[in-house]
Amino acid sequence: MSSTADYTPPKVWTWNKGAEHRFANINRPIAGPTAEKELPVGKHPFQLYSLGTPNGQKVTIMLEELLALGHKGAEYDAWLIKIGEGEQFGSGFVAINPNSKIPALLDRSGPKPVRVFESGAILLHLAEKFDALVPKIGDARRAECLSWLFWQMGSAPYLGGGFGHFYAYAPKKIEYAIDRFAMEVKRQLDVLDRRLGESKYLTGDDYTIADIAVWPWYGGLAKGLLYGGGEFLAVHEYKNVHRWADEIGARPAVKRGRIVNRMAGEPSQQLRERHDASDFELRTQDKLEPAKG
Ligand SMILES: N[C@@H](CCC(=O)N[C@@H](CS)C(=O)NCC(=O)O)C(=O)O
Repeated sequence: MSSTADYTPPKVWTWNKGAEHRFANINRPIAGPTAEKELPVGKHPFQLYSLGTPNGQKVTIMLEELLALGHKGAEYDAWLIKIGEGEQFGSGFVAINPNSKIPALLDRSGPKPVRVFESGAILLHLAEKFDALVPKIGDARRAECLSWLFWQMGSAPYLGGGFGHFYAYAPKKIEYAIDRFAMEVKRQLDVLDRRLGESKYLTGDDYTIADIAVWPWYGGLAKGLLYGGGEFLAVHEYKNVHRWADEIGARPAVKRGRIVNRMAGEPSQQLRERHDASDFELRTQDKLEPAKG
């Protein structure tokens, strides 16, 4: 095993503001806003402040699924929050999410705006509001659905903050960290593969918010789209996850939702802000900036 003995933790940790790594300019050990900054507000009942990462995609896929089901009340404005530039620390954003992370939702459909943060809470809020994509209270399938939803919320930090961080982003490759998180992520893929070997979707026969939460992370991972770690993790082994990932990826609402608030990839696959259904045709980055596209 390679040595990491070049670092001895001091008695008390201190913040190295001069650190030079990918997230050095945004990571900090304190909460709260750093600057006064109002958020824009559009005309629709739901105002989403987000970015097209896997956590952000969950919500835009959910909103597109609700619209596809005919819930016109699920119309939304999706505003871009550039986390690389620290926009999650603006006062307006922090007022909606005191945890300063995307996605954050303002539900303006009732008499008073309601803030919702944490992607799992947002999915459940929307599912309950429209009585869609979650089994009803009293239906035993609801417990299965919520179990997989909360499984995702608890598991993905091992994938993103653990494996992804140490495999792709850390300035040094630390064998202990990569080994620990690769082991856990492969175990998680096996958990999913076994479940999807016995049922079509995570909850059972029906597509639910559990699939919407898990797909952007583990579907993306299985298709080799996250952290360049597909070959390393031998993701081709998880055949049932592949079958499920392909099926969900082919849904029109998923194809739309996954490109909202995206700032990377093919220009035609980036709809940086979404304010109208026609934006998918008219306002993707290849249309807005054809010369650069
Ligand atoms: N548990 C949260 C995680 C959200 C999260 O980690 N968001 C990341 C982007 S994917 C973020 O905003 N990072 C900015 C930061 O850490 O400052 C959720 O599911 O909503």
